Amino acid sequence: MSAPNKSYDPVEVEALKPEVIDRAKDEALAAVAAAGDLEALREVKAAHAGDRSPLALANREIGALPPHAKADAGKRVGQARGAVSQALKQRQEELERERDERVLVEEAVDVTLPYDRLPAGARHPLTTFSERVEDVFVAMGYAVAEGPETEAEWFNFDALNIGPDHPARTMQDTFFVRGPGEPGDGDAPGSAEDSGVVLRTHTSPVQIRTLLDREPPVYVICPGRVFRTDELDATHTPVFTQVELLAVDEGLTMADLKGTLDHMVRELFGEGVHTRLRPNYFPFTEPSAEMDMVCYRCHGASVGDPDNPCRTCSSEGWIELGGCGMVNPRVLTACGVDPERYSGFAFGFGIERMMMFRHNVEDMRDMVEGDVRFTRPFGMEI
Ligand code: FA5
Repeated sequence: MSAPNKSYDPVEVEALKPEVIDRAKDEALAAVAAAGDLEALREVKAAHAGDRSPLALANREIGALPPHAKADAGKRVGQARGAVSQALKQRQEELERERDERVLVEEAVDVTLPYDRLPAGARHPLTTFSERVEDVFVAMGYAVAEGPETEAEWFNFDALNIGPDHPARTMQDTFFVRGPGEPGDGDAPGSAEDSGVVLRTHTSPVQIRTLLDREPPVYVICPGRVFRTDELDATHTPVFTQVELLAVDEGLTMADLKGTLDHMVRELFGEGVHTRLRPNYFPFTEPSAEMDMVCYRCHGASVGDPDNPCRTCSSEGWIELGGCGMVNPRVLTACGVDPERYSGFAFGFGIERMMMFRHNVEDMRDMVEGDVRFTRPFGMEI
């Protein structure tokens, strides 16, 4: 700032010359009018009304003027700054109005749009159904047991009294697994059949693992995936789900097995449903049986009544569930359990087959191909 000077004339001071003030004002007003948005206006404000703007600098010069010159210069600079400040205020209001209108359009929410376009995922009905079976037994005090899907032949066959010549051991039914450097791998001699490792063909090896792990009394339910070299068709899949049950205790009889089966089908299919046993053969149970349940839809009423056919049981009145029996004493012995003291029962069935008749699914392929059009009607159970 210049020092007070009696001979000081504002017209002579460059920054206070009327044409300089007018030019600074005109430039400021033009810049304000040209500011296209609030950000640009902020910059214009700093440049033309800020501390280092020409008009602010001119204003500082006034203090150094002699008293008689101050009023005139002050009025001129004050009017110019007032005009700029007024223009800034107006433009600010205009730009804010424009912004608010734009935001209202751009950020408008159409409350009529559906809010749930992305449906929540859900677990596969095979999973939820096999858990429902588990729940029936967990409620009775059974524990859930699991075993590996890649299994030693000994657990899958030998310990279950399935001898080396049993048809189930042939390549026809069983996926044999070979590891690197093992027989059948690349140039190594022999075939995968010699590897001693298979993809388990049923959940029954979990019986063996459980009996080797725990002392009787044993009450376990074992759900799991199993593998067979079956072609994929309407009633078979090479990968399917089984649920196995094993009970070993003192004094267990076929009556306990039958009572347990009846309880299970009642819980899963409703009151009035019961089971029957038909003689069968499994190497690991003796005696063995095929278990059927009375049709939960027609309760047998469709049998011999052509006017009331039943699609669920094909009017046969009974539905085949799976295999069962009393644990063969040879299996107990193989696991170090005294067959003189303990007896046991076991059963196993396929979840896919059970789902087929429970939900009238005509083709098993629909269950395993992963098309959500199949799973959606089962709901969003998670
Ligand atoms: C067994 O696997 C015995 N381990 C069951 C058992 C356990 C008997 C304990 C006695 C004591 P099976 O081979 O019958 O049995 O098979 C049982 C069920 O698996 C069949 O009833 C059927 O529902 C289902 N199943 C068999 N093969 C297939 C397949 N390829 N696709 C879908 N389900 C199948």
